[in-house]
Amino acid sequence: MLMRKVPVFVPASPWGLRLPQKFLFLLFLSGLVTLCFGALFLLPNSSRLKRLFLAPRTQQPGLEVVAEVAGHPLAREQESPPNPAPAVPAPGEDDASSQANARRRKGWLRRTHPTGTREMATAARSSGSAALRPQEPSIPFSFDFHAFQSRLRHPVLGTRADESKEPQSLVRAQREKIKEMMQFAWQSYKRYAMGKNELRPLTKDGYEGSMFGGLSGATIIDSLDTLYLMELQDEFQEAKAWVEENFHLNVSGEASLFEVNIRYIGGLLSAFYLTGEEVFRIKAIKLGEKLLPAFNTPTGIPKGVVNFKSSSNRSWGWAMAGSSSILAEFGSLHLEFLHLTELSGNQVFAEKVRNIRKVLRKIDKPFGLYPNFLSPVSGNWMQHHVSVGGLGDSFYEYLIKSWLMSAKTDVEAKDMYYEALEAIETHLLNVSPGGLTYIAEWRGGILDHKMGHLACFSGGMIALGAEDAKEEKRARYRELAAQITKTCHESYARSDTKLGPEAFWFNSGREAVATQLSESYYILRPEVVESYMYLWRQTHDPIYREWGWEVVTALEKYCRTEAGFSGIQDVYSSIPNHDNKQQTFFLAETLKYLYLLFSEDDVLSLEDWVFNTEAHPLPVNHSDSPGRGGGQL
Ligand code: DMJ
Repeated sequence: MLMRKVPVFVPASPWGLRLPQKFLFLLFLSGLVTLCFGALFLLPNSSRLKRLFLAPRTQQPGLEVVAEVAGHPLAREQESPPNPAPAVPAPGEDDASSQANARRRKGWLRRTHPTGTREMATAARSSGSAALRPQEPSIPFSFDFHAFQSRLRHPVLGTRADESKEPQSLVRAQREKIKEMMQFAWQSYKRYAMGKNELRPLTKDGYEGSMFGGLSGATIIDSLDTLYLMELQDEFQEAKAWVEENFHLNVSGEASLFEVNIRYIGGLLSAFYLTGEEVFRIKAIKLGEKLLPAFNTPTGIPKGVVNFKSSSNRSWGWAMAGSSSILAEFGSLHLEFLHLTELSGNQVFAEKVRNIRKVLRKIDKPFGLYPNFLSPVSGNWMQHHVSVGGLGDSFYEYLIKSWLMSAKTDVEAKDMYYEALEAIETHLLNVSPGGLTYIAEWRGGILDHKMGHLACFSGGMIALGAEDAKEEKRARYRELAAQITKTCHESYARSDTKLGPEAFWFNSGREAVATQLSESYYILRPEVVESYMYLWRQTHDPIYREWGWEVVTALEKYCRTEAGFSGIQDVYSSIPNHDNKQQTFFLAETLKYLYLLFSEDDVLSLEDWVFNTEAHPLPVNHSDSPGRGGGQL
């Protein structure tokens, strides 16, 4: 017989519960409390309950905090920090997809690919990057600079292959000469105009101009990456110190969206990507936010001018009586704005340029061409003037560079670029009786047989895009790039100074020359040497270095003054009449492209970098993580 064990006596609780029951009850109760407390974290940030129950953090993970960690106190500036990235998933992005993105991102961060030792040395010098990693994974401003560096295919400043083989080579001496020119331009600016936007070398003073809304130091910010590239370390440190201490964003004037973007934002972004110094990233994002009111229009196509004080906007008075936005202006934001999203986590920048793309994609194009004036109110073209020079130029440039910067994933940009180029070839391209190839300007079907100096960047652009064209077009585009560049060289060669005019014509038997004094000036522009640089990288034909050296010689002879470089008023006069302006793009672009022309191909390799339209290098998105801002659409 099975004897049942008689239970020992367990005293009952005051509520009549026995010990095991009591234990189970307590377990249930504690589970419930944990669940309720945990749920508080899932409430939206604004929830009152959340604010009541969770103690506020003493520091929000805004940029100021991040900056202070890096030893860059920003307290002197009375400005609000950039908006952080949304803590909740962006519209259209559910939790599952953001988790998947986070997983992909981690995978991306794990992969390493060491670069050259000089980059490491630079990274070590850089005080900011490592210290600035977010302390918790949910902080939206996570940008891992070392991981970014490790994904570059080449050391930023190259491996200096030629120097080890030929330490005293001619090309090295030429490069050193260009470096000396940069040093001279910088020192002159520093001596007479430090902190002003531009140097006036004849009057030996500074000039602010009216394009930058009260921002100053345009020459400094435009020069940062060139100084870095040329390893002018003391000068770079001077420039950086000025940005840290004196570059104030609490200004209240009217600014050109385009100019502030390409020079200031572009310059700051490049300086950050080259050095990892947080001050550049922070200022770029904050300045980017100041530009956003320009986009407050019915179509989202920005107007050209933004008022920093009132946050209002307007179109340029000269743009169809103030009714139009300019193709080259609103079409040259894409590269910088994607990087602003990449570095801030704030999708607003990418959304703005995605919208511009959408409008342009949808609108009818006369003969496949993009006119230069568009109404930001109706989204219609306001005039049928088409040009690859001024007013149109960098729109085309940013299409092919968007494709390249996205690591060749932005197929829409690629398609738009080749379709536009096809239309340009059909309707604007011409060969003069003397055999010079040029891109004319188009006015509703009538051609102006002229090319602006600005249009001379197109040789480089077409060379850059040739490799990804349809197989049957590649050779054609390579040849076209070479022919256009040759024509632009002719415009230099046919002048007395060997510098090119602002515009040149193909009319009445005269070819590649300006026809009036008002178009005969040269303001230290870069476009021709820019094309030499791309053509050199593509072909290694020594002619491009020869032509580049001609420019160096002419600049020294006609544009160098006692106190800096100056533009000249007439390239056809060998007695120079200086215009008293050392343009910021002379340091940002002209000298940089010349230096690169005499450098090895792996210095700022085109595999890793695209140059914005002010020659500021922005990195190609080598990431395999599609949800990220940089270079992705
Ligand atoms: C630069 O500011 C930029 O290259 C812009 O795209 C056009 N013009 C100047 C230089 O000429």
